[in-house]
Amino acid sequence: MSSNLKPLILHAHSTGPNPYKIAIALEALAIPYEVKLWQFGDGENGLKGPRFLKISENGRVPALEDPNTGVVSWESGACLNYLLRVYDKENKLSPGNSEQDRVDLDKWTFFLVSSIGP
Ligand SMILES: N[C@@H](CCC(=O)N[C@@H](CS)C(=O)NCC(=O)O)C(=O)O
Repeated sequence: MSSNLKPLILHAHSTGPNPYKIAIALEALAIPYEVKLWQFGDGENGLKGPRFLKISENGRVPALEDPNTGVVSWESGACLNYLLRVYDKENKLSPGNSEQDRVDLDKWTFFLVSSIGP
């Protein structure tokens, strides 16, 4: 991955499992990133507070900001799909060309986002 990339910002919580899914993809694709930790609740640094709600109106992590493209995403599946579309040029995590390859990616992605973590 190009070293000219500005680090992406992964919004996370210290105990929440979902942001790890995005961190794993970022690591696998060697994309530089920084982690910004938030707290539960609606305080100044809270996921339901006004500062975080400007980043993710869903008030949950993960959220992912990409200063290279200006794109902001949230929901694990949307963050993962974004990373694959924009950064997986060598098809490290993306599917091959067959329909079975695409279904294999979909089934494991849906399993990941629906069955592991809240
Ligand atoms: N379906 C969402 C779930 C996100 C989620 O529930 N994240 C938890 C942390 S792992 C959270 O932010 N909880 C805070 C809250 O619900 O107030 C995803 O996959 O991104």
